[in-house]
This record gives sequence, C-alpha cells and structure tokens, in this order.
Amino acid sequence: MNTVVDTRLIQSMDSAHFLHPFTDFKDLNARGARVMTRAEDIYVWDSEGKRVLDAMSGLWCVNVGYGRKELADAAHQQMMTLPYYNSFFQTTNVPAAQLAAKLASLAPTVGDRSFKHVFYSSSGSESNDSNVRMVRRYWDLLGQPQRKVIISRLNAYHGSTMAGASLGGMSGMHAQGDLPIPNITHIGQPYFFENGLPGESAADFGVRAAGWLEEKILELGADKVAAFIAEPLQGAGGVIIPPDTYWPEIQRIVDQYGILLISDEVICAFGRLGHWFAYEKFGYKPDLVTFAKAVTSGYIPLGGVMVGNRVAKVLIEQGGEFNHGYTYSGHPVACAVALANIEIMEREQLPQRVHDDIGPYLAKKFAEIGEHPLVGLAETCGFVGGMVLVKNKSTKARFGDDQGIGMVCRGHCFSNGLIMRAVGDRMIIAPPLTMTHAQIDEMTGLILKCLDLTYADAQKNGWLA
Ligand code: PXG
Repeated sequence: MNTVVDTRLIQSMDSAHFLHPFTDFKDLNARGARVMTRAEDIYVWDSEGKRVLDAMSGLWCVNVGYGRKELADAAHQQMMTLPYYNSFFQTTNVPAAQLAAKLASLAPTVGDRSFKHVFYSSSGSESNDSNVRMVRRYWDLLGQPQRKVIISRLNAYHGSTMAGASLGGMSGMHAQGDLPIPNITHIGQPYFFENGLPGESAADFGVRAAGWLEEKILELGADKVAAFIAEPLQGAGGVIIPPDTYWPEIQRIVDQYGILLISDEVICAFGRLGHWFAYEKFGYKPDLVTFAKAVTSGYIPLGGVMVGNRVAKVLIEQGGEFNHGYTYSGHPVACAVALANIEIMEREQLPQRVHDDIGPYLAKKFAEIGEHPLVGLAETCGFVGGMVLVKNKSTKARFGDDQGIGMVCRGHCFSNGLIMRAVGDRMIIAPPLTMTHAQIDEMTGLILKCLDLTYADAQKNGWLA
C-alpha cells in the first residue's frame, strides 16, 4: 500500500477540521499533529519515515501486534457476507453469537461466580454506561431501588461519556461539565508510593486503603450502595499496582455489605496481566467485567460487559424488556475480528507467554531500570510497567508539577524512536504481548537512554535535590 503522504497537507486538513480527543486544540494547531501512516509488528512509522517502537500498543490495544493479515481477512470476509445487521428485534448474527460463547468459555468461574453472558457495546465508555444501567435495573428488580450509589476511586479511568467520566476519578474531567452525575462518589486510590505512611508496610497500607470503601459504605448507609467499580490495576492513572492485600480485603467488604463488584478490565483483560481476565490474577469475584480495546487488539472498535450469574439471573428471569442497547451491539464485523484475534492469542498462547516468559523477563529488566538515578520506583505486573521519576533517589523527593518531568522524558522518547506514556511524574508502558526477548532488550535500552537524557536536562535546569 502506498503510504507516502504530503505531511503539510494532512496537517493543514487536520488542524482546520479535526478536534482531537483530550487535546488543547490551539496548541496542537500551532505545532501540527504527527501523522502516523503505517505499522508492522511492534513498530509504527510517521509520514516523515521515522520508525518508533510502540511500547504502548497504540493505547493499550494492540496485544497481538500490528500487521496481522488474519484480522484484515476476517473483516473483509464478514463485510462481504453480512457487513451489518442489528441485534434488536429478536435477531442475531453468526459472529456475535459465536463470540459470546467464546468469551463465556474464556472467563473463568471463581467461587460461586460464573460468566456465561455478554452485553456488547463499541467501547469501554459505553460498556461502563451499560454497567450503570444494569446495576440500577438489578436493584430495582430486587425491590431495592434506593440502592443507587456507585462507589469508585480517585484517579480511576472509566471512560469519557457522562457516566464513564463520572465513574472515573479524574479531577480535570470532573471540572469540565458538572461531573460527576448524581449518585457516584469516590474513595482514595491504593497508591502506596504516594499515600503510604512513614513506617507503614505495603501490606498494611493495602488493608487500610481497602478500608476506605467500608468507611464510605457506612457513611452512606449500606442500603444506599449499589456497586463498587475498580480497575484491577489503574492503567490510565499511571499503572498504579495495588498491594497484594488490597483485593482480598475489598472482596471481604463487598461480600459483607452485599454490594455488586464491577471489574473494569478494558486495559487488563486479554493477556495483559498473564490471564484472559484480570480478576483471575488477583483472585476476586466480580459481578460485571468491562472489556474493550484488546478484544479486537484495537483493529476495530468493540467493547462489552461479561455479566456474571448473579446479575444475569435477575435480568433474564425477572427483568422483562431491558430498555438499553446500541446500534452496534453485536456488530458482525467487529465480532468476526474479535474471534480471529482470540484465535491468534490462543494459538500463540499469549496470556501464558506473559505469565511464564515475557512478564518475568520484563520484571527483570525493570529491576535494572529501577537502579537508574532518576527512578524512585520501577515495577511491573504481567506485561505492564510503570516507574516514578524523582529528584532524589534516596529521599524519593518528587518533582514539581510545573517542571513537567514526564513530558520532558516523553519528548526524548519521541525523538529517540520510542513511544512511552507520561502520567504526571510516572512513565508507563504496555507493549504488544508478542515481543521477543531481543525486542524487550531493545525497548529497555531506549528507555535507559531517554532516562539519561531526561536526567541530564533535570541536572542542567537545577531540578535535582
Ligand atoms: N475503562 C478503562 C479502564 C480504560 O482504560 C475506558 C474504560 C474507556 O474506554 P474507551 O474505549 O471508551 O476509550 C478506558 C480507556 C490513556 C488512555 O491515556 C486510556 C484510555 C483511554 C484513553 C487514554 O492511558 N483507556
């Protein structure tokens, strides 16, 4: 395919007409967007011919890597057979039914929770809107309509629709648009590095942070609380990995008060943490599981909710008509691509590979990164990694927001052919699950080089303490 493009022409069309997500429009127009033109394996090329190693899998999406012909073939074949039909009026289609059965077979049963049903959407945000609808319907049907409040966490990301942004705990998003909407409230996040007390162990902090949920439930009155929603680990919030003690204590609390548990696995499912679904890794028992992104490796939009038996039973047996759904719920082309994507993941045993091989290898590499003078903490979970950049390695003193250390580092990454994501003073990665050891070495080498360059800048600017 011809990928030679006139960069200036595309940039001028872009700045004249395309309002980008989460972007200062005026600032972008002054610079001109970087134009991405093609991708292969773990690399993306821009319109100037520069190759970058994509350590973010697009945006936590491309778990099988770029350039998979099988996925294009699946889309082509389905488009030529049945490109679209709705699932509203007692109608289904072949890939949507097959994918639902496949997902049900992949989602493990934990304790008394099984996941045999799927509700489809086209994104993570929509899926979380569906969660709000299902949770409220569930309690209404059980004759407890006063159970309305959904508890979430500060610095969580659950999407950008009105409900998604409200469930999320991003202060910048709440500040625009009078959010959160009513009956959504937030507790603190389990971020030990930031919130651990002097002398407190990570294990003790995990129990204390989970305890904030119990405090909130008691403050609101348990009979008012519908559900707790959380990411297994916080992705967009900066790869915040909870202490081991956190999830078991959360499970105890939701069980004690009988509230529903929503596991938002938009980032963590489909092999990212070494399992098909991340609740298995942390050993908790959700009632609803949000997915999107890597279900198709991002090749085409698809999202949904795995609906556990507790909720499904009530919705199906007592619910009558559920007045909710989307034009693209069960889109045949998206579902066909998801089936082909899952086939690749099964054949190449990607969840297993993360669990047994590349996950531990990345952890070893991150231990080396943790030695760097700019890095106060470097940690991984499955095939996700995060590090905190600090002014002083021994005191762990943090940089000021005005210094924008993460953005300085991100700039060096871009210039040196690496895509890493900056979240405040944290640098994070979530690379394709197909990476070889040699590619992990290449990525680690680039990360260390960019840390050196960032350190030199910090030194030059007199920011180190
Ligand atoms: N839940 C979680 C846990 C997510 O990470 C969504 C819901 C929303 O999905 P959609 O498909 O509606 O975007 C997400 C999305 C980032 C970044 O900068 C992360 C996401 C989206 C945009 C940016 O890390 N995650």
